[in-house]
Amino acid sequence: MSNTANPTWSILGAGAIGSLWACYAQRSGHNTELIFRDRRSLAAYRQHGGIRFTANGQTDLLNIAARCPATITAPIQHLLITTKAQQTLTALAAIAEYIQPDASLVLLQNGLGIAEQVQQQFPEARLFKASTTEGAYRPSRFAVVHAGRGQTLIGSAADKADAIAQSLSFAPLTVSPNDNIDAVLWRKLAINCAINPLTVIHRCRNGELLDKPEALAQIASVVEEILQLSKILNFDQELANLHQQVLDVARATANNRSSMLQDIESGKETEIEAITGYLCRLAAKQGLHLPANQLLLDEVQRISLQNRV
Ligand code: KPL
Repeated sequence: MSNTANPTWSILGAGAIGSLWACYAQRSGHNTELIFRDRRSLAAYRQHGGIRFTANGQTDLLNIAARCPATITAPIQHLLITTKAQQTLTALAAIAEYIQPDASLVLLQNGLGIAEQVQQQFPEARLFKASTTEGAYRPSRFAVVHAGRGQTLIGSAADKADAIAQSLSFAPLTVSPNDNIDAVLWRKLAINCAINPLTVIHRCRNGELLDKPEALAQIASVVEEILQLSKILNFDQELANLHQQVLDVARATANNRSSMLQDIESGKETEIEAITGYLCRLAAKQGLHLPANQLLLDEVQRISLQNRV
C-alpha cells in the first residue's frame, strides 16, 4: 500500500530514534523496513524476533521488516537516515546502488557537517534535514523505550517539506515543516555542545550538571564561545538566550543520561566529532580558537579511547 502520500520508508540505522520511527510506522499500519549494517546484525535481529518496543508502560515485540545491503531487492525512494553522523557516508555507500537518483533522503541525527557530503554523494536526491527532541533510549540491543514526548522539525534548502513531514508523522509522532531548519540545527548543536560532553566528563545525568559549580562554569564558557562564533557566522539571532536554554534543557531532562554518556557507558563510539569537533573545526576556519570547547573535545576523545570495547 505504498503510494506518494503513504510511501514505504526505509530506515537506515536501528538506534533509538530509527527504531522509534520504525515501531510507530509499523504500529500505525505503514510500510517500513529497517536496514541493518550486515548479514550478521540482520540474523541477530531475526533471531531476536523484532524490536521490543516500550511506550506508555506497555511492551510489545514488533516484527518489523528488515534487510541488510546484501538482501535489498527493491529500489529505495524514501530513506530516513538515523545512523550516527560519522557512520552516515559508509552506511549510504553500502546501499548506494539501490537509492533512486531522485530519492527523498531525510537526515535525522545529532551533529552537523554531514548533509553537504550526502548531497555531493547523491546530487539529484531531495535532501531534508530534521531535528527531534523525542526522548528514546535502548535498554538493550533490539529494544527501544519511548521515554518522553518532544518535537520534530524538518526542512530543506531546496524543497517544500510539508508532504515529507506528513508522511513521517506516524502517530503519535508529529513532524512539522520548518523554514529555517539550519537555525534549528545550529541551536541543537549548541545545546548538545554545552551538555553532552560535560555529562561524560562528570559522569552524571543531565540535571546533575546544575548542582556542580565546576560544570556550571564550564557551561558558561562553552556558551560564550559558541556565541562568539555565531556572531561571526551571522547566526547569533538564532541563539538568543542560549545560556538560559541550556540550563532549561538540563532541568527538563534532569533524569536522563545524555546520548553521549549512554554511548560511553555501552562502550560505543560517541558523536563528539560531529558535535564539538564540528564546532571547533568551523571556528578554526574562521581563525578562531575555542579553548573551553577544545578542552571538552580532547577530554571526551581521551575517555572514549580508554573506554571502547
Ligand atoms: O539531546 C540531548 C542528547 O542527549 O543528545 C540532550 C542531552 C537532551 C541535550 O544535549
